[in-house]
Parts: sequence; C-alpha cells; structure tokens
Amino acid sequence: MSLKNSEIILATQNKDKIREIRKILGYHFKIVTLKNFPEIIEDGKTLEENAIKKAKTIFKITKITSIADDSGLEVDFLDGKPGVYSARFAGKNCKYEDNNKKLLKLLKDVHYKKRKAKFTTVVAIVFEDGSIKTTSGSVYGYITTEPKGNNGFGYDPIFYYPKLKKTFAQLTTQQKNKISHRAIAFKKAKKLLEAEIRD
Ligand code: ITT
Repeated sequence: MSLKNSEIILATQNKDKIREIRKILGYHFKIVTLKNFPEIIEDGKTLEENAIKKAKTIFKITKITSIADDSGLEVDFLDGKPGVYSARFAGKNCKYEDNNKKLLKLLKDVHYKKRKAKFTTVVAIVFEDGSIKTTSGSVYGYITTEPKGNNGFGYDPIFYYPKLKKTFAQLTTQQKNKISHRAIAFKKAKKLLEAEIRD
C-alpha cells in the first residue's frame, strides 16, 4: 500500500489538535476523522495510558490504523498539575479560558522562577495488525501572569517559550509546529508510519 492511499484515522475530537496534526503529518497520508465519535473515558493515570486507550477504541470500531494524541501541561509549582487532567482542570465541560484563569489564580504572586512548566504529548498508534507503538515530545517554558496572543488553543496564551520570547499563542501555526511538544511527538510518529506503511 502506498502512503497516499493508506488511510489513517485520528482518534481525537479536538479540532484544534486535528488542524495542527494534519499540517505536521503533511499530505502523504489520507487522514480521516470519525463523525460519530464514541465517548471515551480518559481514566488513565498517565498520558500514555490515555493515548493508547483512545487509539485502541477507535481501532476496534474502524480497523484503520488509528492515532491518538494525549497531551498535558505540568506546572512545577503545582507538583505537575494539571498534567493528565489538563482538559478538565476547571471542571467537566469547561472552556480553555476557564482552565487558564484557574491556573493563573493558583499561581498568583508566584515568582517567575517558580512558574516553570512543561507541555507533553504522547502519541499512540495502533497499526492494522493490532500492534501498538507510542512516541512522545516535551517542551519547556513558563506560565505568564496574563494571557497573550490569539493563535493556538488551550493553554497556549499563558505558556511562555523563552527561546522565542513569546507565548505559544503569539506564534503562527507554522512556528508552533516547528518546536511544539505535539510536533516532536508526531514527527517521530510519522517516521514509524512511513516505515510501516510504505510499499
Ligand atoms: P481528545 O481527547 O479528543 O484528543 P482533548 O482536548 O480532551 O481531546 P487531551 O485529553 O489531550 O485532549 O487534553 C489536553 C488538554 O490540554 C486540551 O484540552 C488543552 O486544554 C490542552 N492542550 C493540549 N495540547 C495543547 C497545546 O498544544 N497547546 C495548549 N494547550 C494544549
């Protein structure tokens, strides 16, 4: 099967992630998503457990090579929180903005040096033969004292990346996709996919 004809399915409901992942993987694969996405309870203790659970669930339904992304933000001052609970940090069905507000409140008056944070993405792939592989990527920065920038999504407006002196939300998608946790993890995943799917 050639790369172009080989379908892969993204086991995510998050449209912002889909937008970034499509650009990172490029146009070599036929990337599809599922309209009637089942409810998947993300009850794993780690990003890896959740990523595998999502990819496996979608593979069971579709039998297409399934790829899931589980990501989280770990803040040093909060002993690694929100971590695996990043999506629902401010409660069930909360908005990105609610999470950011909660985080800024918890870090109120905390010194810059103690605001270190890490974004991590774990990608899980379930191949057509049912075998599973994972990759990961992390990026380090600081939590700002107020949101800045309108690009990206989630915690991007409050994640300051010192090397570029900008928050992730001040970067274009192209810039974010050069350095982000998701880009690192998916570039590794792309290599695995290419090796597995090529003629
Ligand atoms: P799926 O499970 O359907 O993939 P989700 O939004 O629930 O979508 P996660 O469980 O991986 O995804 O939750 C991660 C949360 O962390 C996400 O909702 C965002 O709030 C945040 N997040 C993930 N990637 C991010 C990024 O690149 N920049 C900023 N915030 C991000």
